[in-house]
Amino acid sequence: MFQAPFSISIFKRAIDHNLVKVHIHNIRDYTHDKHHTVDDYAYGGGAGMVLKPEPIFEAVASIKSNIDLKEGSGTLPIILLTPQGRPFSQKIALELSKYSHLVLICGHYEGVDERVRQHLATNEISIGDYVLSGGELAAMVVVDAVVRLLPGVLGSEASALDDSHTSGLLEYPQYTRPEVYRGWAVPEVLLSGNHAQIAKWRRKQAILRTLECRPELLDKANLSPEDRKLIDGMKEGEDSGISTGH
Ligand code: 4G3
Repeated sequence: MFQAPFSISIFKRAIDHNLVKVHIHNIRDYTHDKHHTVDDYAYGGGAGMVLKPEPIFEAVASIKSNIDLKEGSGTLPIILLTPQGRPFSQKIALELSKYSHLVLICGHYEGVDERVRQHLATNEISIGDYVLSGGELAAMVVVDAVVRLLPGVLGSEASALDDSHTSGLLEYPQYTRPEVYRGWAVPEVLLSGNHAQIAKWRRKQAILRTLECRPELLDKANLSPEDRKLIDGMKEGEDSGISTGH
């Protein structure tokens, strides 16, 4: 399941260039019984199985013993992916990108024994308000968002700091050739070569889109007094052109 995403595109390049290492561990390898049992019935009854604590504690202990945390690199985050976790965000991705090592635990089935959450995990993250059949896809989402922030992973021209959500605004609309496609023309200003005008247009579009699709983001965004004025003008309505067209 982890193989395909990590063997293509930016991941492959990052791994090949030794910018990051990703190790996959199977908790079944940390069991001691003949059937490699990782789950069991829930105390108190109910449908579904619960992941047993022992294989997870033993897997993490083994992984930890193979990590050589450099002095001053602080703690080792042990992150449990669950729907009950702190909502994942670009801010958390940036925080996680500062650590030399991360351990991610993927739960499965109906859940994970509570002692894993209480006594092993240092953080609980949720990638969104929905339930997945396992934590693996959630872990891959977190790893993708973190790895692309590591120095050297993105090409020099594509700065991760330019991204949507780093500024707190949604991204402005982008266009490439052809100049007219099926009668839909690229906005004139982008062809003008006037970089100040282009920057102004993009800023306005980013604000418009955010106001239309994610207004709650504007409260936390880094906005200049000019931006604020622009928004107040848009909110008044009238000739604001408040629709981004979708
Ligand atoms: C633990 C994460 C793990 C408890 C995991 C289910 C969604 C997310 C799982 C549990 C997951 C998420 C596995 N589903 N939103 N499923 O990040 O109830």
